[in-house]
This record gives sequence, structure tokens and C-alpha cells, in this order.
Amino acid sequence: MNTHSLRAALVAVVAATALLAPAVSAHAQTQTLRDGAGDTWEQKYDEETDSGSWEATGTQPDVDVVKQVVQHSKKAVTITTVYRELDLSSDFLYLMSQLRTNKASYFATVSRTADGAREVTLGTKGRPVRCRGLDLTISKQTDRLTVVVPRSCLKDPKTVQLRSVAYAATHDPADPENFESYHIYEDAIGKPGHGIGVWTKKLRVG
Ligand SMILES: [Ca+2]
Repeated sequence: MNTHSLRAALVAVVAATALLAPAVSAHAQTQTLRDGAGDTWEQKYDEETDSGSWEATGTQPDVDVVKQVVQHSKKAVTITTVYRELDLSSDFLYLMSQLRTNKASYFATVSRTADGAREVTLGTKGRPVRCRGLDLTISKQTDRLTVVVPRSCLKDPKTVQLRSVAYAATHDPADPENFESYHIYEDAIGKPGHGIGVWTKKLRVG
């Protein structure tokens, strides 16, 4: 399984899980979502039935989120995700946030590969959004991953609501051709189950 097909599989999983109902809304500028430690899930593939399923696996580095802080200021929406252990040992690290404003819906997507290549992108309606100032910081020391989305890239919305999911993938380096050696992990932020996380409240600009 190469990086391209792995990414395609992850995107398919995200698309399939991005259809959950929103939570009730209220007003705030900052919200902290708590997430349990040790609530990581692994996607299992059954060759006989050619189907996938999820199993609880405890905790895994680079995917087990314990907290996410979302702030909507006059300058930007800042998404700070805190992991139980962010050691960057995974082949592939992925964090997807859906931002729903009073005007449109966007996806901010972070990916990092084992060679250190990393990027953050912003998109809407399946198209990329050019966003000057879109920023990504990853810190092993503090186990934090921070994304900054300038408000101007979101057309200066009144409110922003957000939900996220984290993924990481690993494989046995001694057996890279064996599909069974690949593991795909997931953590839904703000709830114990798998799938995309819970919505924040509608965060008004301060
Ligand atoms: Ca967690």
C-alpha cells in the first residue's frame, strides 16, 4: 500500500463519517473540547469479506488527542490540538477539521509524512482556497499541533463552528509490501467513539 492509496483510503473514511448531525449552538469566543486518553480506534480489513471495521486499540502516538482548543478572534481561527504523545513516529499523520461558518463550510487539513514533509490546506466545496497566512506548527516537546486560519480566508464570518478527527498510519518497515503490516488509527475529537468528532458551539468573533 503506497502513500497515495493510503491517503485515498483515509479520505474515503473521512467522507463516509462526515455526515453526522450537528450539536446545539451557543455563543462563545473560545471553546475547549476534552477527549479521553486511550480511546484510539484501528481500522481492520477483512480479506475474506473485503470489508473494513473498527476496533478499540487503547492509545497510539500521533493520534490519541486529549484536548482541542478552538479560538475565534478578530484575526483568525486558531485550532490547538493536544495529543497524549506526539512523537512523530508515524508514517502518516492526518488531522481534518470542518469549519462551518455563517456563510460556508470549509475543511482545514493537516498531513505529515515520516520524511518530515508536512502541509496544511484549506478547501471549500471540493476546491482549494488560497489562504495567505494559513499556518501550521507541530511541537513534539509540547505534544501540540496548531493550525491558524486567518479570518479573511473564511470571508470574515460572524460565527465559526468546528469538528475534527485525527488519523495516523504505521507499517512494519521490514515488511512494507505486506498490506497486513499497515495500521490505520483514528480518534474522534470530543467523544470516545470513532468517526468525526463533536461540533463546537458557534463561536462568535470576540
Ligand atoms: Ca483521545
